[in-house]
Amino acid sequence: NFARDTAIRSIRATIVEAPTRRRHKLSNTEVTHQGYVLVRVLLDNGVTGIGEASTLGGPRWAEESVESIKAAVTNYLAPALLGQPVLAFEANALRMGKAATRNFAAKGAIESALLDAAGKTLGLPASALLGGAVRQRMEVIWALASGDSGQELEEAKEKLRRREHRQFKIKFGFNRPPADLKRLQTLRAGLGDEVRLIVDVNQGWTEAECIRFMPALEELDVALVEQPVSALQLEAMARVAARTSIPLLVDEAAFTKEEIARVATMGCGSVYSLKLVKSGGLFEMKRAAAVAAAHGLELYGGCLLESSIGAAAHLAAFATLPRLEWGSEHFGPRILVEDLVVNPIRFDAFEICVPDGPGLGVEVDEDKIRAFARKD
Ligand code: MUC
Ligand code: MG
Repeated sequence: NFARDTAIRSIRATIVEAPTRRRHKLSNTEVTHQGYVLVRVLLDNGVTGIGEASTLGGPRWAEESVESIKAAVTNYLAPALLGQPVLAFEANALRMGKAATRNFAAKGAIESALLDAAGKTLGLPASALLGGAVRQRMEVIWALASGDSGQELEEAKEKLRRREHRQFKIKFGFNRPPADLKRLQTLRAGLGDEVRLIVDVNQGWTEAECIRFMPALEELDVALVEQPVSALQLEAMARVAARTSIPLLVDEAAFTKEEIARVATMGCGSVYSLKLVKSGGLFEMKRAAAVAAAHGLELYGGCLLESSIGAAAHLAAFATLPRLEWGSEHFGPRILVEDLVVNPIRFDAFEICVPDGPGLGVEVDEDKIRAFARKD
């Protein structure tokens, strides 16, 4: 009996803090270590699966922290799933929904681990369980976020030289706007007109600042502006979108399908950033993509600086989407001093490759996990 043999026997959560190659700054936080919760699922057939919840600088980017994610997994979500068949993905998601509202990163990590274990049991990549891949690789964006334009220019040139990235997302909002604009001018002048530049303000500007400074971003041929104003100020975001010739990328303003429908209907932006931390599961992230696309939004494969574990989960779902106009920004595996797997995701010719092994297609590096696990 397949369902019984593959019942979920245990779910464990471990907090990991992995150092980054350089300081990564956002409007409201900065990190030198990435905080993850690794979720390990054990099935009755002895197969294990791994999933990852990512955070950025504690409960700052979203409301979940590594501590809250671990508590939600251990105390509420795992008990709801023990003994359930691993392949009952939708039923298991409903059970998690009953056990806890939101807590999306926690739920996303568990579902990723279930897909990994199911895929490893069946000898199939997770993308096969998500409907089947329509692409094996996609263009991958790199983020410039040290705040030092000289360093950022060198970093971008190195990425271009190595043919790893030719599209760059510049993090804004930790300086006053004129200082960030100077950074951007330096980068545009140094990188030339051919390179695609995206700006992520992470909610850092007021509507008035957008009115003042978006024309300068237009001058510098910025391709996308991500979440310029507060996630709560949907009307302001819609007015900004209407004034500018640059498409706005909706990030923090929409987590759920209902929120996506609302921001799209209000005209808050014309591209949507897909993330597990917002959807709470890979199947739900696919539905988020469908809702966004049905409202005319283009799709962008977002990240929260995941290691190869979390990136592999996102890529499994991104691989199955009929359209993914902006590719992906899963540079996380390369921002870590040391990745958490023995077979890191491959980057090649400006693209990131979807792992094709069973499950998520990555093997955890137990020594690294031990070294980076929080000791408490
Ligand atoms: C975000 O807001 O997009 C993703 C890349 C990055 O630099 O920050 C994150 C989160
Ligand atoms: Mg963003």
